Amino acid sequence: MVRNQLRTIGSAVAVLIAATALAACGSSSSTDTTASTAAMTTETTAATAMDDSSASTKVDVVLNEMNVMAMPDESKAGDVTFDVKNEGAAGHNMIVIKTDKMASDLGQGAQASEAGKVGEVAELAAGKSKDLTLDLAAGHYALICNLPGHYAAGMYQDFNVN
Ligand SMILES: [Cu+2]
Repeated sequence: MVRNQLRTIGSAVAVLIAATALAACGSSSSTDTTASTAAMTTETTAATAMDDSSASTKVDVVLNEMNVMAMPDESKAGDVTFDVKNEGAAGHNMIVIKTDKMASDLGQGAQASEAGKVGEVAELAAGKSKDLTLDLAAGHYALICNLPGHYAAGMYQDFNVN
């Protein structure tokens, strides 16, 4: 009698162990599914945010001797935030000009023409940075440093707004 009960208990334990192993497999694979679903949801949310035309587009602009480098060099129309950083050893500024001319074709002489200027970051000391947010219409723009001699030395960059 006691022996039969023990055998029954033994079988029940074996069934429990098997069931636990199955449950572990089941819960492990369902966790994976949940994680990948969450990752996909996050990506979808990010893509939706980028498509939101009211969101500001961020553009990194590096100034140095003697370059203006915008990354990326284009954006969608609307609010564009230029995160301008002077990585050079001298002071530099950044003038945003709406123009059909190429950035390299804004005039000779010590300084370029600023006709069509829509915004600027005043002279930044070496190592300093500043944000400039502008509501830009579609078109072609030039980003230049117009401190005397700097434009002629190559401090200009074409920028397109689509
Ligand atoms: Cu400069």
